[in-house]
Amino acid sequence: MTSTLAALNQWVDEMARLTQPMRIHWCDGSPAEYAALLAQMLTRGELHALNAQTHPGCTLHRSHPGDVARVEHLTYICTRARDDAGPNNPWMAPQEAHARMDALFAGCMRGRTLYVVPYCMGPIDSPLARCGVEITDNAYVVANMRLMTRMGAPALARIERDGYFVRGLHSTGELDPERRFIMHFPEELSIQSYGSGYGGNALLGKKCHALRIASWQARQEGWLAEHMLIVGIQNPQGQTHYVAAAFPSACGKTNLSMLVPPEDMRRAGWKVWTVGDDICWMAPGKDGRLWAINPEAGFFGVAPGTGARTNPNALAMLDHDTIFTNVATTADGQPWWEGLDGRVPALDWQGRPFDPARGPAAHPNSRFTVSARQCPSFSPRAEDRQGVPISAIIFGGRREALLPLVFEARDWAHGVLMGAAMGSETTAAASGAVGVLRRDPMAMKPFCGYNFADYFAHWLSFDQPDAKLPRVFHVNWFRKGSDGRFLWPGFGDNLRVLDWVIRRCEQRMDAVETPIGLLPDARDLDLTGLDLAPADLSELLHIDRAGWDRELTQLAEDFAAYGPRLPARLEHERRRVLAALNASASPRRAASG
Ligand code: OXD
Ligand code: MN
Repeated sequence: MTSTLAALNQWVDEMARLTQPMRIHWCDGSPAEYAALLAQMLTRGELHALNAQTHPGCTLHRSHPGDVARVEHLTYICTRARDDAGPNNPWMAPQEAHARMDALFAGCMRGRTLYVVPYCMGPIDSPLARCGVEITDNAYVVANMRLMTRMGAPALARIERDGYFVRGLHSTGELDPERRFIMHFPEELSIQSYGSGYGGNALLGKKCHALRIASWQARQEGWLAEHMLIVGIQNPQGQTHYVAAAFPSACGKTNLSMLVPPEDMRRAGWKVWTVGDDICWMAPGKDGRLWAINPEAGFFGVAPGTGARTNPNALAMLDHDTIFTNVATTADGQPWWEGLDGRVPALDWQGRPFDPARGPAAHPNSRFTVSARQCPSFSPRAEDRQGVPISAIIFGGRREALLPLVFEARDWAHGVLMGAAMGSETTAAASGAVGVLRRDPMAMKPFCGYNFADYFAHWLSFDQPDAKLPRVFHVNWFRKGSDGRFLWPGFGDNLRVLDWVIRRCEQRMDAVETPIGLLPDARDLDLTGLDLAPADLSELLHIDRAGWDRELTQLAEDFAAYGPRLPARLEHERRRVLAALNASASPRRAASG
């Protein structure tokens, strides 16, 4: 046995001594094992069968009603120095955190099975991929990890080669919110999660490993772990550009990554290829470009709002072999959620007869878990060991006002400022109030495993003389008019904006230079077949100078939280934009390139 596998065995033994399980099961990731797990959960009532004619292989899990989202206030970064976690993270000293967690884990698996889940984040032979092992007492977590990661024997073989693995310990505990913690120990490359079975808290490969721990490792090793989808956009000339886009949770990343072109663009030859919908790991290649992989193997997407107009590709992949969580069901046992179609569900997400007076039938953060291979637009390049080259990075948020439909950064430092300044109205993916504007730099507020000031410096450090960095853009699909109506149709029509982005990347398109960045001339957006009022279009591209002044002044207050650790270059960039805003008269047209 190699020393890595010996270390793994020793750790499993220690955790078993602590948690006292009834039995230990090492997961091999085989189809037979997965089928047995589902069968066992169906027997125990932890999963419910769905209509086998319309949805073969699909099951439904109903969570404890108090355990339906991430819990950011209970999610800690436990570094020796408090400042290394930064003002952006709840912090606890590692010693204290270990003491608390040891007390919670002591004997917590009595009468339960301890599953050992070796997994690989990323294509199994990719130099960008990283492995971990999750210990859990929750069969639903194991089944989800099987869909979301490369799990089992191949991961174990890679762990043996790599010489290390991220250690994740999870227990469902009693699902008591008073006894719930998600602890990260980046200096130890370990995670401990207790008291929740919800995806973002319990599938440790996802947010905990692939974002919080990976972002820490990425900083040390010179790469980026980001909350971004990856999508390939193929133009009518047959060239495919890969775009990485960061949006906060439940802002349509899954929809954008699976976009179906509007009819006229589809006929003209546009195609969209899905590489990933949530997480992107990027590293500079020998050619100076950033190359990206999707560390995940499946999608854990928000169900409500997924419909024939918003995401037909998702609908096509969800009609078989999918685990649904907290959706409603129709009288004939089909999964149902708001935005799917006009049917009336029979049972709500808690399994009660549906009563609209009690709120939506499906929980607003109800989810589907499905293998990425089931997606009709899944990219053949998603399994590429060196990843895909990124042409553009897009930041976006849910902003009713101010932020235009699209604008481009003038250079990398400006792009980093754009990302650092991102804000969005909150959604149901995390517990807490919905619809409140909060600053969410690079959509990483809940996921950056270290001090944001150091994170911004890390981003800025990619600006090297030999680097061929992607262009950086900001989009806003959520702009509303004074009458409360969305001004932009969104969904498939977002390709019209991506078309402009790609033409900018190919240096085939001019832009209008403004103090906040480069905007499209309205005539340069392909709006063929779109019924968009000229007044709405000009509102979507309008720059409200007073509003931007307020935004950048507010940003200074938010930056102040980082003290002297904030990179001077970022503050310099903020002042440059503010000064340009104050000095500017009217916009002028810039040369392409
Ligand atoms: C997610 C999230 O589940 O961001 O992807 O909450
Ligand atoms: Mn996410």
